[in-house]
Amino acid sequence: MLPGEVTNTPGVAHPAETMLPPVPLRGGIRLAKKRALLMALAMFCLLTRGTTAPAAYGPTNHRSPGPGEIPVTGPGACDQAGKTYVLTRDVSSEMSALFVGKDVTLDLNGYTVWYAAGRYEHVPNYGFEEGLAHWDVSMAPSAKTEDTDKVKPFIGKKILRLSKGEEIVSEYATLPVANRSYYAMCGVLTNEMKVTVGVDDERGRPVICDLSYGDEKRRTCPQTGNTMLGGGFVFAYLRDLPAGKYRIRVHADTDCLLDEVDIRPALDAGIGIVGPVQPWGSYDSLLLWSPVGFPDYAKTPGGTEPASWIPRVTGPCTITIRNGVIRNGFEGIRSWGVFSSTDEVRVVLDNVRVVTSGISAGALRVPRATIRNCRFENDAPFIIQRHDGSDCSVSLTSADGSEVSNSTFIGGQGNLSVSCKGNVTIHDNLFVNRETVVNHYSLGLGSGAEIYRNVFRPEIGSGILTGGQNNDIHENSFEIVAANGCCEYTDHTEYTTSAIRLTDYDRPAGTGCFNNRVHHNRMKVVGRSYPNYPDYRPIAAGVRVDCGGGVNYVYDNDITVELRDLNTTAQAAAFYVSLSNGGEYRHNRVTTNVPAFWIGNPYGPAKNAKVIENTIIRAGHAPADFKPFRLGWWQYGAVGIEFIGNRFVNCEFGVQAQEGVEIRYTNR
Ligand SMILES: [Ca+2]
Repeated sequence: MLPGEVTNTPGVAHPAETMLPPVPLRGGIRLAKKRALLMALAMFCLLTRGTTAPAAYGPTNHRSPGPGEIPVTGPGACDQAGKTYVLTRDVSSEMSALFVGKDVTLDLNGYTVWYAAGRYEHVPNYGFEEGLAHWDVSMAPSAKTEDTDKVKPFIGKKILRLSKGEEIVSEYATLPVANRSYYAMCGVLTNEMKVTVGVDDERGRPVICDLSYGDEKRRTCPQTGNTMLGGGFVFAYLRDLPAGKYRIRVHADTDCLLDEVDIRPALDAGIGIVGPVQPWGSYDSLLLWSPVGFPDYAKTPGGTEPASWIPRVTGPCTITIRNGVIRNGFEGIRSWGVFSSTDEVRVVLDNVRVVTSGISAGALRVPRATIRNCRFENDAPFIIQRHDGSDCSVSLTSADGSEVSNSTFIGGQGNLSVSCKGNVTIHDNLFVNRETVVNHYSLGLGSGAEIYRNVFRPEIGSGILTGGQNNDIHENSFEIVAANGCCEYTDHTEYTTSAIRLTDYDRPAGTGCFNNRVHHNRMKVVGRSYPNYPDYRPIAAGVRVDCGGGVNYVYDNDITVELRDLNTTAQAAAFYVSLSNGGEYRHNRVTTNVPAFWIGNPYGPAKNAKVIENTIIRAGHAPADFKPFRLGWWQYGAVGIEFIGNRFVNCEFGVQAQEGVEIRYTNR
């Protein structure tokens, strides 16, 4: 790969980018010409406002370091506070590559930082895509591979079924780097299934790893465990091993469906910002939500003090990274392009492309950031456990004061997670999520953010998810298509894909998701069926609301809904409202072939929603019995619903009301 080269991820179209005029804003352009180009770009953005986002990462020409700048020729520490470091060649490390000190500027200068770039190997046929080839199944007489599109999706086309008590053993793979973190990992498809993951050395002896964290000692290999709800990974944590050949064995403690059984380098970073070392890398620690960062770079094993050559960043500071590429050399597990273990840093990421792959691969995980003109390509086919919403491509974990703009996010699981209480802006970005893990929306959001002029065009999955308050979401564009079943929701169940979801899972009034404003957005919502899983019921929605007592305000949005497969288990709605008490839906314009509002639905009952002065336009291909509103489902009712002053085009007021549950509404 050439420095700064941009390639589209296979299978992902980037029409918003191809529509952009080529604007080489960097390198040798005279000011007037630059101004003209900026004017043209501004006009372009104005004309296409709400339909496309400028995505402005661009390659950088190499330059020579200037006076006072420090050249970087290899991996290591950029430790002089306040200095500017400039790469003069590509930098590569088989583990983490560069560690930056306080207030450092790191100019990648058009070069690439490679991390996890050792001569690592996969366990042969780790994903069972070649059936049982390369696996010793002599202790697993019932072992067989099954099809993900018929049984349960996970990774690829094949998964492995084992019966309780059976055990499989891989062929040997070489772990080329000694004394570092590896995870012997096993994908487990539901939380009811339990496995024991072990590793043998090249003489066939079991590897025993015990890790001491201060006074506490834990056995980390072998490791027995379940996943949490939704499936994920159980792993044995390997450290302090010599290089050599190792193999993985998995014992089924229950009947199991398994996939992606491998030994991988873990916990690397392309660019590290080190406060304390966080050594808690074991599976038990993950389930306890203990943080992990740079355990291979502690002064003493299991300690929290960094090695003496690592710059320790303390106190508030700003670290700037610009003009180049960061990418991993091998698909590992739980690794990041840029990672910080201190909460006090702000990262400025300017014109950087980050390319990452692997399980729980992340491009950026830092407390807060200013991100502009960046591009994130993340190939994470699954994550370790789906309840961690911050396990996604770009995660800002304490994000107040952050701004994310003019950047492109490709891949999953989830593009951007922003944990915030206020003072956050996210604008003019393109989000192309590939969500196969539940609730890993394109953008996961806390409170107090302004989100505008972004384009959400998921390849798979949903747009924005928030359980917070006081967000202002406006002038964004969404193109949403109902997703096929995921590992957690496959057979005999509903699963909803939505442009925006406001939810607090029915918490008491004033404690969850309320006072958000969703307005002047454009949404195109397509519902469709997927017949491959028995009675799977895909639902597509524009705005999905399942908040307890919180009142949110949804107004002046323009939504088109098309349910392509009428008379199947597929459903769609512009507004999909449940578990809520109140909420105001005003002055929206909906063109649809199915009821625009479904209030009280398979997710739960609803009450006291106000539906005011909306315009409902019956699409030409709507069925003859079309009604603009639908209330209730066979289990759940809808009461206190107020329809006020709504307008109807090609139809008239009408409610598709569920029989057998309480339905109460007024219309005036
Ligand atoms: Ca597979």
